[in-house]
Amino acid sequence: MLSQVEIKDWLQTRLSEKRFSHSLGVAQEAERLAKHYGADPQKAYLAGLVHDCAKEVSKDETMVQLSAFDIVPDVAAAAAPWLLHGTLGACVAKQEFGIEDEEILDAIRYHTTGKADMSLLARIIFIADFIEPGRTYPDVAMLREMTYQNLEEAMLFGIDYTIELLVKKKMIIHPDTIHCRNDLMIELTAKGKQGIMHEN
Ligand code: DGI
Ligand code: FE
Ligand code: FE
Repeated sequence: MLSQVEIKDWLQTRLSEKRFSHSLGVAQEAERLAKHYGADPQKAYLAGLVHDCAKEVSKDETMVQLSAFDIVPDVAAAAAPWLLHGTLGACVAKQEFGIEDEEILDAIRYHTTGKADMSLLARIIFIADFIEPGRTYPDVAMLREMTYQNLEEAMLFGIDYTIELLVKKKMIIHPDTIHCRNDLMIELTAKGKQGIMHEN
């Protein structure tokens, strides 16, 4: 496996300055969240660092590289190819960085859409992407606070924000995004956290 310094060098040469510093921010935030929620801080840092490693690969090149890994994108991802940077990122992490840990690879793979049954590590990477120190949208301070109080509630907030945006822009919603949201809602309802299972 490449050392952390070697991985940082790889990322720095292939990502814009902004994306590289976002990656460092997600790594730092994920490490902090892991300490807070009892996940492995080193794994969280590494997954955060690497999560966007394939983000700046062009659409055509993404398709070429994925097919070299024998991956056929599903219809929704094929129609919204930027969703595939996590899928390709997990391949790159394994192939180029020698990361074999399936939990880390899965956290990278699903960091954009989420999915049903996410591990704690995958949840941490998903939300760290929203709240890393470099993010500056209006709700970020509130979402940071929410994240350290209730991880699932914060993820639901993030997903709802994304879905609302996608609907407004008439964009495709990936089924994994929906599965993730349903899962979170069922989990939160079971914990009595919110009255979300209404009859109509
Ligand atoms: O790579 P980042 O910019 O750090 O963040 P990300 O991997 O979460 O990507 C965010 C983008 O992906 C954002 O523009 C919203 C979009 N996205 C997230 N879920 C879906 C989606 N786009 C579509 N079309 N469908 C989804 O389900
Ligand atoms: Fe991303
Ligand atoms: Fe990101």
